[in-house]
Amino acid sequence: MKKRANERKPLVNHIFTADPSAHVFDGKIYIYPSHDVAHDCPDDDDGDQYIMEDYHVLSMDNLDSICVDNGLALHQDDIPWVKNQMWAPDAVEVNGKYYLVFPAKDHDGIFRIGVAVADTPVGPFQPQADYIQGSYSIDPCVLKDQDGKIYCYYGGLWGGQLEMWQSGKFDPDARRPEGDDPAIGPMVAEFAETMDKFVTEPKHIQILDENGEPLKAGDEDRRYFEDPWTYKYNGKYYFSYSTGTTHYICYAEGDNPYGPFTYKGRIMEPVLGWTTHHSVVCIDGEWYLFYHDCELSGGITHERCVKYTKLNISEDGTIETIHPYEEE
Ligand code: FUB
Repeated sequence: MKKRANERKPLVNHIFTADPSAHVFDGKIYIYPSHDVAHDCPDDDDGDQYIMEDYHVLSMDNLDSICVDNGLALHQDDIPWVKNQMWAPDAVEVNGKYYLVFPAKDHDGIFRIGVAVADTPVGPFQPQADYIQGSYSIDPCVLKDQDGKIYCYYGGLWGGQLEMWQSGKFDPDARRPEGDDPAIGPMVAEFAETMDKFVTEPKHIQILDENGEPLKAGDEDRRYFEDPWTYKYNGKYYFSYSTGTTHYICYAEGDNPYGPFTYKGRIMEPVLGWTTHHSVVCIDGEWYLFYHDCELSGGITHERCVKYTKLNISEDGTIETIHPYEEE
């Protein structure tokens, strides 16, 4: 099928954007990205180069129309519990209100997950006074299921601090699992309808191999690193994510929102830049991947740009792997 004119191209180029969570609300496409800040400081493994301070919501009338920046939606200075690093957000509509769900570091330097609310998909969003109790780490994504339950998936290794919670308490010196150790799974908890608390204890999700065994920490081509996303397809739950160090976007299939999920394959090969981050969304009956790379900055890891491309999913849920720079 012919590519659309703006497919695999930066959707906006006046600001740097990353980590796009795309949704269709009332027939219009809304993209909730991080807003990268340009600077010359060096990169490190803790992601200190990602010093984002605010969120802008992008929108498109359809996949061929221009992408509009709707301006400042939420700034870190307006959130009492936040110190810095407003990383990858998501959004959900519940009872006619729009909730922005985002990670940021608190005043102790610990990543937590917060929520802000607005009457429209583009904000401005009013933050809740405190972070969600019991939340930690990064990259929240939200699945509103057909039965009305609202699930929050989250977690990221290294700079995302997920390893530091293995004992149930924050331990900045916790050992990183490796080799044959079981991989650390992403987390899932259920939000209250009021979106101000979790109503279940956060649980680890298991991702299994083809033999039903949990993936190992050393299986870096397949184990979870960060960037969770969930969607439903033909009645099944799909969990997709980034492998971080090996830069793939992979997916796994399950029968239950709590998992376990069985590894199925790769959605996308590596992009230009270290991080890869995505969302999967159905628009007018067809499936699309929203993602980022560093094309706009010529490869600077913290100056990224969001893009989209078509996804080919077969009846049984298998996804054709995307090679982001190859012509179809
Ligand atoms: O944008 C900051 C971090 O980079 C995100 O939280 C990760 O998923 C990676 O994209």
